[in-house]
Amino acid sequence: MLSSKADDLACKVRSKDQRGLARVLSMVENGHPLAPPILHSLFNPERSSLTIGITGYPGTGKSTLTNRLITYYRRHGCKVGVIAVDPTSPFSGGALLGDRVRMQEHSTDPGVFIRSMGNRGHLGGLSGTTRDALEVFAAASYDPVLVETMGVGQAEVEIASLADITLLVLVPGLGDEVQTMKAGIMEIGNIIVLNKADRPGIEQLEMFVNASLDLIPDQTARPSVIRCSALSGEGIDKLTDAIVSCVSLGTGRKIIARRRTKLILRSIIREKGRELARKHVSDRYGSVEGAVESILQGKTTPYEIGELLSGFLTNKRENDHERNRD
Ligand SMILES: Nc1nc2c(ncn2[C@@H]2O[C@H](COP(=O)(O)OP(=O)(O)OP(=O)(O)O)[C@@H](O)[C@H]2O)c(=O)[nH]1
Ligand SMILES: [Mg+2]
Repeated sequence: MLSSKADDLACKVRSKDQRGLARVLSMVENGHPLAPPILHSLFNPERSSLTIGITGYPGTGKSTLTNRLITYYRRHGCKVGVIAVDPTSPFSGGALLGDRVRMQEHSTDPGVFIRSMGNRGHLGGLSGTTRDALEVFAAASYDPVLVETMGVGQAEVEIASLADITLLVLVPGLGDEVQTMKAGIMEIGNIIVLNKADRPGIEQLEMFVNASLDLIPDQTARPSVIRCSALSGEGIDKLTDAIVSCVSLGTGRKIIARRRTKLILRSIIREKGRELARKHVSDRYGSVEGAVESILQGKTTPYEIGELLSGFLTNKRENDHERNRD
């Protein structure tokens, strides 16, 4: 599967060449044809580097918090990768301006690699890109990788599901109901961070969050709630303790490696399945829209198209067998 160019780039990533790493990340992000063979070469089934997702509404202090976590992990001698995901931004490549300012103290540290992603442009979308970027970071020995996602929409939930541990960041004064009542939002986080604890309204927010968590049916999955101020640094030690115990409790390193492999395969099956099915429908009806027209004209139904797709996959399998026999 490997061309010499792909091999060369994979080697650069493995040998922690920062320019090579940046180049491969761009290729992954842009859906470059060499990206799959490079990822194939870099994939390590035993990889167990930690991914920490940091999600929450804009302005809740995610980057400031990320900055604190970078400092903590650097003090422990870890190389830290950071992916800042902004689904609303078409820009990618460097760090977002605000993040660059917030994480400035680390920007010249060779043990920290910060990367922004805002490109929805290719198949698999942002979560596919983030999934693959994480593999690249891991192959270059970054552990942990912190993934900051802005907002709490579908893209963020998907990206959060890539993380081994997710921090959901809430702040006082943003409207407690707005932040917590969105369906399923409380279940995203393994740890709920009540940031800006230096601000008024923090007690009220904590009471509200705890009351909402009381309603979760499975209390064994109840996330821990940590108050802190990313700005002053107060409570950050409690947060890092909670992260450490989260890893050792629920997600030992072996479990992480297995979970990661399963997650990647599942997401690739979904992505490729969708791609194949869409292509087949388009080949037959011109486009998915064309298929809708045919259905509306009474020529077919969605179920018949479903059967057609099953038939296509079965026939394809049989054809492949035939070909292998020849
Ligand atoms: N008072 C107070 N301000 C904070 C705290 N943490 C962050 N801030 C401030 O909140 C503002 C937003 O912080 P960011 O870290 O950029 O927040 P963010 O969630 O990354 O923002 P987006 O990436 O734009 O979604 C900045 O002005 C920070 O200085 C805190 O604990 N207390
Ligand atoms: Mg930010």
